[in-house]
Amino acid sequence: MSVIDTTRPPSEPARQKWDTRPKLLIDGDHDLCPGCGEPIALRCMLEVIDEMGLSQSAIGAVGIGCYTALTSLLDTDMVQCLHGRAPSVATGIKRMRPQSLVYTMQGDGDMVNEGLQEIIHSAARGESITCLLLNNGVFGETGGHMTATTVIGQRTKNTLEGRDAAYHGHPISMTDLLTPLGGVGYVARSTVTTARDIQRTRRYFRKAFETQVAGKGLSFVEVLTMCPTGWFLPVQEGPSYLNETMSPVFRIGEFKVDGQIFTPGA
Ligand SMILES: Cc1ncc(C[n+]2csc(CCOP(=O)(O)OP(=O)(O)O)c2C)c(N)n1
Ligand code: SF4
Ligand SMILES: [Mg+2]
Repeated sequence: MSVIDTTRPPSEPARQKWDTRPKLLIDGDHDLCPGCGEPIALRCMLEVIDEMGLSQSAIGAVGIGCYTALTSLLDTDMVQCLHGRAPSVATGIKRMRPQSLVYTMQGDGDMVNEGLQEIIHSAARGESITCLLLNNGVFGETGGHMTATTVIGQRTKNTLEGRDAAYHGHPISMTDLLTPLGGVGYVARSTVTTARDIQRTRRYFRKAFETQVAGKGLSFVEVLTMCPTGWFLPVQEGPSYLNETMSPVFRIGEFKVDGQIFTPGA
């Protein structure tokens, strides 16, 4: 075990937060809540775009949700879309600029409630874009009501008793909807609750972007993210609540790679 010598000054200065800031992040500070998972997922994506040397060609089509507040901090070209419409906007961008790396950024309320047909049709057409779903099972920005992905029993600020299938219906799984579609090349789901999961998220982003660069169809990455505010939970309970509530329903892993279908954990 290495022992730190505390009798003399350190030979190197302490690392500052700026030292680890991804190149494509303009500022290290943001206004999202403590414990929010969305900034972690977006950081993973930025790091991968930079590592792949694609920062000059990347264009984001961004939906509306808490993550929208982060876009002024991201140093890639970006188009702000109407609620739910990002995949259609991304379609137009990619068709006009086929050499660009075009990605969408949407929440569950934006993609699965407001704009479900946009992502489904873009996927079925096999648009060469990469779609990111930040799934926290709640309309975070507008106050914490449940969305189409809230799992049975999951509580939100406006429905503290949790989702009741008999009254509220059942959640929609985007990986289940997208995986069978012929136009889709890559489908994966991850989380950002542990360092291992964060590394997995980065790996999935890379494979999704590689799918786009290779022209192998639409690529889709869903990231389950903590929303302690919308779940009305203490910040530190966010990751365990996600792992106990959402992860058993929304399985983690790769569902489709190079057009071949897999069952994670099987
Ligand atoms: C057409 C339209 N309907 C409703 C809204 C209000 N609105 C803004 S953000 C939002 C919630 C977005 O939730 P989600 O996509 O899950 O993102 P989160 O805030 O959870 O990150 C809603 C309903 C809007 N801006 N435009
Ligand atoms: S309300 Fe939820 S999704 Fe929005 S910033 Fe706060 S923790 Fe994040
Ligand atoms: Mg949400």
